[in-house]
Amino acid sequence: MESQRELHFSCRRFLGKFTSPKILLMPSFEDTCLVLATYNEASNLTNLIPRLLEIVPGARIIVVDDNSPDGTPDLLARFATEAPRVVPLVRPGKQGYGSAVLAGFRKALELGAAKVVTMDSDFSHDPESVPQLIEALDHADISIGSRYFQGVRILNWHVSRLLLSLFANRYVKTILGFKVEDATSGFRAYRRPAIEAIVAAPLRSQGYSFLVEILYGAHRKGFSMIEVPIIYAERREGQSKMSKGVIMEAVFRPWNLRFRALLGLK
Ligand SMILES: Nc1nc2c(ncn2[C@@H]2O[C@H](COP(=O)(O)OP(=O)(O)OP(=O)(O)O)[C@@H](O)[C@H]2O)c(=O)[nH]1
Ligand SMILES: [Mg+2]
Repeated sequence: MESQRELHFSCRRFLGKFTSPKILLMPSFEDTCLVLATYNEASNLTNLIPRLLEIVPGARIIVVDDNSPDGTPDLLARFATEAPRVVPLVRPGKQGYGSAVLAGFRKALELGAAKVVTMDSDFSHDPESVPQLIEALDHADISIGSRYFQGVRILNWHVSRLLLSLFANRYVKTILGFKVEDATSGFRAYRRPAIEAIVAAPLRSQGYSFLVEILYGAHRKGFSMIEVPIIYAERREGQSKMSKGVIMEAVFRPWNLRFRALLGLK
C-alpha cells in the first residue's frame, strides 16, 4: 500500500516535469477562427483581444476593421506583431456590418477553419461564453448565443431598446416561420460547411438583417441550429452604429426573404 502511494507520487512528480496541469486541462481551439467586425472599437479591443487570446488558446482572431478613424488599424498591427494569432483585415472605408462579417468568413475559410465564431467587439458578447458556443457545435451546424431562449437576459438596456429587439425577433419569427428565439443575435458559431454555403449564396442585406438572412438561408438548406443561453450586456465603451437605414432594412428584408422563398428563388 505504502509503495503504491509512493509510485503514485513519483508518477505525478515525473509528469509534472513535462506537463503543467494547465496544459492537461486546457482544450485547444486550433481549428477555430473568431471573426470580429469593428468600427471605432479601439477602447474595447485593447481589453477584448488579450482576453480572447487567453480564453480560446490556439484560435485565430480575424478582426475586420473599416479603417476606423480612432486608430484601430495601428492597434491591430501592434497586436499582430505580438500575437500572430491576431489577423487584421483592414478595408479602405466603412462598408457595413454584414459585408465585414462576410469578409471575415472568407478569410477564415482561406485559413482552413473548421469552426467559425462571430461576436461583437464591444463586450456585449461575453468572451467567457465563446468555448460554450464552440462546444455546442458537437450537436448542430450553427449554435446561437441567445438572449431570449428560456427567458430574457439583457443587462443595462433602456426598456425601449429591449422592446425593439423583442419585437424585431417576434416579427422575424412570424414572417419567416422560424423556431429560433433570437434570430438577430450576432454571437454565433458555425461549422465550416455552413460557412461555405453562406459565402456561396448571393446576399442582399447590408446591416444587421444580414444575420437574419444568413440564418434563414441556412435553415432552408437544412443546416441544424441550437440555441445556447447567453447574457447580453450594453456595450462597454464607444458608440452604437445602429442607423435609420439599418432599421428600415430590418423592417422590409424579412418580407423580401419570405417572398423569394415562396417563389423558390435563392
Ligand atoms: N467593420 C465594420 N464593423 C462594423 C460596422 N458597423 C458595425 N460594426 C461592428 O459590428 C459590431 C456590432 O455593432 P454595434 O454598433 O455594437 O451594434 P449593436 O450591438 O447593434 O448596437 P449597440 O448595442 O448600441 O452597441 C460592433 O463590433 C461594431 O464595431 C461596419 O460598417 N464595419
Ligand atoms: Mg453592440
